[in-house]
Amino acid sequence: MSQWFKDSVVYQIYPRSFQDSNHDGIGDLKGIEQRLDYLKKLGVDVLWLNPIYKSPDVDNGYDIADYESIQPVYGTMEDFNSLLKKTHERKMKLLMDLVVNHTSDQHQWFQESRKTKDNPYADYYIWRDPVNGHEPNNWGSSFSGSAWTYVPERGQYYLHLFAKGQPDLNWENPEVRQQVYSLMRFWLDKGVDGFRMDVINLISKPEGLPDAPQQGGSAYGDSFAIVSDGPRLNEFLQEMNHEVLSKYDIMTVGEMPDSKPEDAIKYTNLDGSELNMVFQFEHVDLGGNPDQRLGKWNDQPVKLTQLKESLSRWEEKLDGKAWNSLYWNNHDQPRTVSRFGCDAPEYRELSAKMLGTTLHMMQGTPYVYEGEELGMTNTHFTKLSQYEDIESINAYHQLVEKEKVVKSDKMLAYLAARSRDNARTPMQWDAQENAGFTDAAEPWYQLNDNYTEINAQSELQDKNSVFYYYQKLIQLRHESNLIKYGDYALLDPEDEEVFAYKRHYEGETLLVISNFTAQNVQRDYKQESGRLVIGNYSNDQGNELRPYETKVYHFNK
Ligand code: TEU
Ligand code: CA
Repeated sequence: MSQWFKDSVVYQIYPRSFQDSNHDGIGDLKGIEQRLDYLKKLGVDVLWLNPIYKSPDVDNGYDIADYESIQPVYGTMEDFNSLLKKTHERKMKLLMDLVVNHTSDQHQWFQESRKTKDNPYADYYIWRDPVNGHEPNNWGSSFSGSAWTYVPERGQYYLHLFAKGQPDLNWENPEVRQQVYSLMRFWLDKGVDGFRMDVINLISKPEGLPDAPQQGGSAYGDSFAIVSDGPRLNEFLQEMNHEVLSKYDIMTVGEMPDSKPEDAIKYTNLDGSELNMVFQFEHVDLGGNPDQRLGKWNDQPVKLTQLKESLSRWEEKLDGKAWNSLYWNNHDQPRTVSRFGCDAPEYRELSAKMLGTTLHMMQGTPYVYEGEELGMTNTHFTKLSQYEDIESINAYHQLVEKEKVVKSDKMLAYLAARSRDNARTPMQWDAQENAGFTDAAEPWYQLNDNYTEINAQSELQDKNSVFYYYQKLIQLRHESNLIKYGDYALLDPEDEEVFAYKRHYEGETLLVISNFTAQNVQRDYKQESGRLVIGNYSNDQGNELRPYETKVYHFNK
């Protein structure tokens, strides 16, 4: 099994918001093709596309109605074939997003399954009889409310850990598994280079579907807590590997909410017998609300010591045993420069470069989310009408209006800080109307109005831009086995202002120092004998660390 995933940097494209090519205000495949040279210039090796299959878009494509199709608004299968070819011509690879924990309720399988208890698809989903006239257990949906919906034609409830329009597939049914393996082969036989696997650690449900813990007065049980890392997950992933993955030279990354390093080692060992790596959520789940009924909805900053402890534990525990995915951003997370850095004008670029350095110098495969390389920021929305994501809108109505556990103005502050919508505004290409994303009058979603200052065109003309800084980070990784394969050791775990760590490999040492504050601080890491490899200030002031200053030193010992 070749391990090219270890040497790669991945760029995540949210197709809807990346580039429109046919004047309808919605990103599409031809638009991505137009931007391949920009991505090549950045230096990334692999592109990951969020779902582009036929979908009613209840959850922006994570509700798939036909796995072997292209959503018409994104283009045709010919457009996809052309994009894949042009990507390969540029020596880049392309991952698809595999969403097989659930389908859309508009999928033909579900349309049949819901009709009766004895049709060929009856057992493709998770149906249960009412218990005392109610839902079969206390599980909550990730998008608020119960995880069960009643269908009178069957006289039963079906499970949906996400929206009603996203019924969970029944992975206990071998026919379902074979259908999944077949659709995977469809894409791999076209030459696709692997998959990001959506919530793949939820596919094995616990025996008997028992009630989940109901934290701190929550209205529903925490279904992820009881479903993630289920009893047959290892068996299913090994079967998937045996039947499909092992037959192709590909890369796989499993999205695993609630996973721990021990899980990652179990599901992504280095022998390639299951997946290559996981997206874990510990660091991005930090800073949840102390009132557990509110879950992630909060607007308080995360303590640096907690962030250091979490990222370091994953680095240390996986070294030599599994492989980390390294990310700050994706389509489900707020923009990192606003969350862990500072998006005020005087510190935005400095902190974006500092965050990029802190992550990219670690062991693992880095993922750059569209716009992160520009230092794009949160949108700072103030009204509910500005949100479009089902998770955001449902959470507001459930927590403010139904459960009345938070006031409207506080919840709007929480949405502004943590909503997925922050990541879904269109890519900012230039300072023209709609930032060059579309020449249609109305883009599908409003732009962040700072595109006049933050956009690719202006950054490509500024050698000190965040873009060229990310280009350098990526180049450094490509050129250095120390960065790619070195071990990891955190320095000064208790330091609440500076994140410093060392990497060692074959007699060489890397020292990475990042000031996470807007203050000048003094720190002495005895770095005089080192060679400065990269930094976000034009000079090096030794032990004085300026606001959001980051520096990387190399030592030949
Ligand atoms: O996300 C999995 C997931 O757990 C998300 O609900 C995420 O944890 C949460 O939104 C963080 O606030 C995957 C996809 O990435 C997401 O876009 C989908 O909505 C979800 O699965 C269902 O397919
Ligand atoms: Ca379009």
